[in-house]
Amino acid sequence: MSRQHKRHEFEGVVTEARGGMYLVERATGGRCLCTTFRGTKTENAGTSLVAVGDRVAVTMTGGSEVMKGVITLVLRRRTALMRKREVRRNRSKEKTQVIAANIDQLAVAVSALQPPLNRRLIDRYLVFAESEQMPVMVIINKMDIADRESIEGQMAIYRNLGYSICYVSAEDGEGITALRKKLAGKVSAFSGHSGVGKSTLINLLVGEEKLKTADVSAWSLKGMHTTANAVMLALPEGGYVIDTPGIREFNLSDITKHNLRFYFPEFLKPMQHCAFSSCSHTVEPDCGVILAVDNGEIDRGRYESYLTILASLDERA
Ligand SMILES: Nc1nc2c(ncn2[C@@H]2O[C@H](COP(=O)(O)OP(=O)(O)OP(=O)(O)O)[C@@H](O)[C@H]2O)c(=O)[nH]1
Ligand SMILES: [Mg+2]
Ligand SMILES: [Zn+2]
Repeated sequence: MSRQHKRHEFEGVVTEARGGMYLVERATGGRCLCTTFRGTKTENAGTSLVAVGDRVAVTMTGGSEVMKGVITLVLRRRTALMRKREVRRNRSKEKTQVIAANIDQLAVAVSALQPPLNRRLIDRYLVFAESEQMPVMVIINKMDIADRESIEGQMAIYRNLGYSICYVSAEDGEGITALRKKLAGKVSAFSGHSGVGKSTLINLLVGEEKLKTADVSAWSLKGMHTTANAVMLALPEGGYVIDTPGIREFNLSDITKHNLRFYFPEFLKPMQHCAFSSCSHTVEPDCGVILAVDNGEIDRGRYESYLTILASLDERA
């Protein structure tokens, strides 16, 4: 489409999405509260119509205190953090839900304790990042209440695989300077379980209490889910962070039981020794991956994650 806009039209970025309303910020400054309509066009078929981070074309419709408008077009996404919609809660027809759009990197947020470190979930996010070739980092928060040696021991495997890991505490500020450096100048989406401290960390990073966070120790309350919608905030160092609601489970969108094995980087070499080229590394004889697990070259926990994810894909196939 033509980028020659009339005066009441502009292009901007969606910084907040809430109940069918979208806050759109224009590059030249100013915000506009927008809705979509039947005629809203998209260059991203089959997924969420609008997500935080989307670049959109808006036609302004007026407004006195707050500018109002309608989104006429959602531009093609460069990248997206997306997951399969949970079928039972799926009110719309879309198969994949976009959590955040046009991000430069995914920041997987976990906590060292309360809730306990969850390696299975980290592996799911890493598989997603590998499949999308999306830069990814793992942020381990609440180091102030954790046993450092134990946590670093559990995470050594990821460091050895070359993944970027940040050990931080929003409580005492540990590791925040290093984290800032990794976020500067980029658009990063924070995602993870509820209660790990995503919003607390982002408040600290943006230097203002912009986001609602849970009361102390509220993590143990079931279904806490303090953050209800995604929000994009500017960092003082340049770049943006996107806070997202805590997820119960991260359902991989485009992964199949056939291509999953390519997204565990440490499988690629041992896999060359599998007797069958289509080896699923589960029951086949002369499997290079199983051999590498047995002799310690592949971490057993990672292999177990592979099996768990594979089984979850089977059920949905
Ligand atoms: N001890 C400790 N507690 C923390 C730290 N960071 C956050 N918390 C606490 O963890 C709880 C959850 O924090 P939130 O920031 O609301 O967590 P969230 O990940 O945004 O959760 P959802 O919005 O539900 O997804 C709050 O009680 C915070 O005070 C930390 O570094 N150390
Ligand atoms: Mg939150
Ligand atoms: Zn094999």
